[in-house]
Amino acid sequence: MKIDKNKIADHNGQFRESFDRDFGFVAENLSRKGIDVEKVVMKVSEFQVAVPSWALGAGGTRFGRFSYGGEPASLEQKLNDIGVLNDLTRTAGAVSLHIPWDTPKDVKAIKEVAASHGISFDAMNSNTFQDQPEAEKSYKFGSLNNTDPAIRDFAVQHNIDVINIGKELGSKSLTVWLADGASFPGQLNFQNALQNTQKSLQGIYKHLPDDWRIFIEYKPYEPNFYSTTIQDWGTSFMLANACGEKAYTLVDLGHHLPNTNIEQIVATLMLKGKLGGFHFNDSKYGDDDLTVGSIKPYALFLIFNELVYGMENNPQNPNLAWMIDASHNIKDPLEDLLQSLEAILIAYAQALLIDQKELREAQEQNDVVKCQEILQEAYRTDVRPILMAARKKAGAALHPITAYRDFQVRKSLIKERGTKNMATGL
Ligand code: LRH
Ligand code: MN
Ligand code: MN
Repeated sequence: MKIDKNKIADHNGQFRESFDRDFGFVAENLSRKGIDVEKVVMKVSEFQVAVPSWALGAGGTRFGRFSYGGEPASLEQKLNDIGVLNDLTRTAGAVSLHIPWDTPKDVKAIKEVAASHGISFDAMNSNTFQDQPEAEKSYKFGSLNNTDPAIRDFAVQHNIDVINIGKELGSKSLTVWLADGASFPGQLNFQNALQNTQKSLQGIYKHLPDDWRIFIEYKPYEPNFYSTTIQDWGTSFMLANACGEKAYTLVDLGHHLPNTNIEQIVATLMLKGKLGGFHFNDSKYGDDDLTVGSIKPYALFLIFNELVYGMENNPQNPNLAWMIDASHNIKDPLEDLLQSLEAILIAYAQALLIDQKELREAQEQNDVVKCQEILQEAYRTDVRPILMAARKKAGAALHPITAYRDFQVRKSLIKERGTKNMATGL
């Protein structure tokens, strides 16, 4: 299923007047402040976020999955769904594959399907947090940190296999997230676990092609509830340094204890040139994987402030791999992802409006009130017409969710694929 460009243009037609008026209003206000709105539009239109292959099926918690119908049953269908998102927004032009959940059976065929939707292969994700059917070894007591060298080797080999699949697909990075840890005090020798993890990561790193990067994701707890071996950015940073210059830390917004100052972590990592990837989501309590911007949009904006600052001032930090890592079980996942994409771009556009020079001056004068005013001035600007202008330029929909509903995409998908939930068969 592809959404025709002309269909989108026709749909946009009905909003022409309101769009012109709203965009004119914000453009005029911003130009009065000396901001070149076209530059902001350009930057927003260049921003691309990868969609993980696991966010397209019925998602959510381990407590329940509910059918919404038309769920993708194969990798081809998942790529098709990302194609729909990309047709509507032109910001979702990449997929992040999870192995073995979405191992391509026929690499050549999958590459063709992806190319037909204009989708590239972003970071590959390995999985050493679950045992696969018939697996020779078990990860019950850890993978890269395991006390048994044979299990560590098994987990390292899986990551090498994932790199090899990624090479065939044209991916250039590997993300490693580990569940390794302990649920009870005394279960694990922390020092040995960390050393084993480091050695295993170095073993994977040896097989990383020169033009690849490895991202090390951290998380404070869950599924282990007493300790996690890679619990925080400091541990990830340390391990990345121990691997080498192609190894980086990956920040997932949900992987922090409540109220952690994530923007400060971003700033520190970018200063050190070690921020590699970013997983977007939102949360109220833990790793809730809620729609981006649904709970703490101001925090997201403050994070983007540091990201924008870093992208402009830290040439030592490479381009970041952006990905949405959110899913829920009561929304149509495609609508959910459209909401997340919108929230990311809103925060980015608002951060681009911050007068960095003025902010620096106010900081140097310790004018605390002015500093806050500068940030909030940007945050309180309704930038949605800027996003619309970016999408219009790219041939995407002015109002992606309205278009998605008006085009009855879900209805067509249900007609094509049926109503069953792929995970439960219900
Ligand atoms: C677990 C997790 C993590 C990874 C993904 C594969 O917390 O959501 O964020 O990126 O699984
Ligand atoms: Mn993640
Ligand atoms: Mn997570």
